[in-house]
Amino acid sequence: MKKIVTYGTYDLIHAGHINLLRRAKSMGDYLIVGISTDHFNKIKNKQAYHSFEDRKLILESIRYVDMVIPEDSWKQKVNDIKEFDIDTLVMGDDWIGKFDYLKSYCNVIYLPRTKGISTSEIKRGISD
Ligand code: C2G
Repeated sequence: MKKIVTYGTYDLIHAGHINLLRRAKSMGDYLIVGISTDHFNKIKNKQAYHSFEDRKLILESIRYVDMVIPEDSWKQKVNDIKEFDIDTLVMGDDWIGKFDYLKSYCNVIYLPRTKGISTSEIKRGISD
């Protein structure tokens, strides 16, 4: 079984997230998503609208996602890759190069982001 992992905050789920998850899943048989905890979002300086529990519940209901784990630290990816026997880490290309250090543990692929949509743009659009 070819296992894929990806990580993110996944707040206010939108088509850009779904496009990423769909493409990531198409690269293997099983997709694990590390979803940022509220604590880790503080470290990333991100304020999610939905709680970790709600973001986890929403992600678990997406057809491409097979398992959701908490992402609580920048350092956990190596352990996750080993623990879950990950074949490929997939991230949007806004992260290009940032996870190349993991190439000695698994394949690392950066996919083009979906243009014109982001959680922050959604928040701005609603508040205008
Ligand atoms: N994404 C995308 N297209 C968009 C918006 C997001 O492809 N229009 C991708 C991002 O590149 C990322 C994933 O969707 O791979 C989740 O995006 P975020 O929830 O913004 O996650 P981020 O804050 O980038 O956290 O350790 C990695 C971090 O946790 C990633």
